[in-house]
Amino acid sequence: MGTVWAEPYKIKMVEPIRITSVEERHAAIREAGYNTFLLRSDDVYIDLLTDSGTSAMSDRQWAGLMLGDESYAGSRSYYHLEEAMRGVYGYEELVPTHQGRGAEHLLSQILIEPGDTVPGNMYFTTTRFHQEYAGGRFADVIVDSAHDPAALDPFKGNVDLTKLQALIDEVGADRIPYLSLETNVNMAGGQPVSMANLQATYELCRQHGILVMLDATRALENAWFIKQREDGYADRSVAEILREICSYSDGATVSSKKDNLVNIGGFLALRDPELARQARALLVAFEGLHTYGGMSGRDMEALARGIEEMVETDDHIRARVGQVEYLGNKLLEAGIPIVQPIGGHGVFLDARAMLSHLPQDQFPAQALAAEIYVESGVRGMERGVVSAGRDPVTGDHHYPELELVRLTIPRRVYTQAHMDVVVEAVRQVHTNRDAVRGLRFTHEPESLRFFQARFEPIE
Ligand code: P70
Repeated sequence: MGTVWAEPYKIKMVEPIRITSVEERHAAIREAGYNTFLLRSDDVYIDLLTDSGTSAMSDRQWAGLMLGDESYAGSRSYYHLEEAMRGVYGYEELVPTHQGRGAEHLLSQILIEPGDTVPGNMYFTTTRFHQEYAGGRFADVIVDSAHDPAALDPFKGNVDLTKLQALIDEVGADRIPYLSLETNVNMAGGQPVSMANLQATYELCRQHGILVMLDATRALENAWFIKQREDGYADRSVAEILREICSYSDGATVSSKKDNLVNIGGFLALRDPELARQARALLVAFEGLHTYGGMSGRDMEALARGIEEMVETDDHIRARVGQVEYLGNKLLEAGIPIVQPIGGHGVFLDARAMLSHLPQDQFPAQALAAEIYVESGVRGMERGVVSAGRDPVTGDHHYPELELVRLTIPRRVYTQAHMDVVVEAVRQVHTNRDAVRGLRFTHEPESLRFFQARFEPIE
């Protein structure tokens, strides 16, 4: 392979998008309570809210929709999905769900007892919600560098084994049902875990009888970074690396709306048939029969094909991460503060550095996301104090060190020229950053507040 990469596909169908005027966008963001989750997509030009469920499927996946088997029980598409999951991830037991949080719900319910502690390499919103909903408490054991946007550590997703050991000593291994280990940590800025750390973490947990459950939602992106950055992996395929990642775990939850290249779907994968039996007992009550979970037959067929396709060659993931790095490098050249190294699924703007005149309780990242939208029609997502929510015991805001706006790139959807437009927009806001005002709540939902919260600017 040369050093110049390109997309390993050509475009067969397009979806028109509309550029709105700045006046329209002012009105739209006011109506949306300064929350980009509440904008209508018709009012958005380039949508970088999320890489979740927003990927473009291939012609083979679309063809699979026609071939999906909609039988209630024993669908052929389920068996195809099972075969694909086993082949690519290497787990034996498949529990299909409607999306990632469905799998998190089942896993939390079968493993967590009230009063338990669940360590993890940084929280994820829905994951922590389900851990707390099951009566557990989340404990962060990620390396310190993960909380520093400027730290250039190549594996900022790693578990800090000293923190993990200290937690085991403090609460006792019998109160830790499992470690929740996220690959390519979303809230840290799409930062990978090294293979050496995965292995060491698994060994430490095994010594104490603690299970390791991956959040393998973006494990493919993690595999690519291991190939790029870790000794001994440069000549291995991402397919092999992904299998090895999963080998250091007892199971995984996956939101298939990311790596797996589908618009909806997910699964829980396990090695232990007894745990799988318990999960399926809940599955039939909360999601659907064990051979479809929350998916239609066509969803499962498209998913099976997406799983196979993502690792067929390394060219797909190379172009995917390459596009994210293209955007990140252009922003760096423009002097914009972003999380480094550049992550796998998006570029994360450091709102704390950019809007240093705003205190964190005026929600700088929320304000920055709204401002970028008004400037350009580009939609990003707050990943800061609003997302972090409140401590369930004290009721105070969690104040995360990372106060970020995520510009998340859907897979196979936008072009390099779109990325150039994004750079232009962020530059413009950066130039006028001192004029950006803080926000206050006008409506604050009790849980997962970032989705539906409303704000107004502080005069
Ligand atoms: C995002 C999406 C979903 C997600 C994830 C990881 C590492 C589980 C899930 C849940 C969607 C999202 C979710 C909550 C807040 C904002 C956005 N992440 N684990 O945009 O999967 O959505 O399928 O239930 O990233 O990052 P699902």
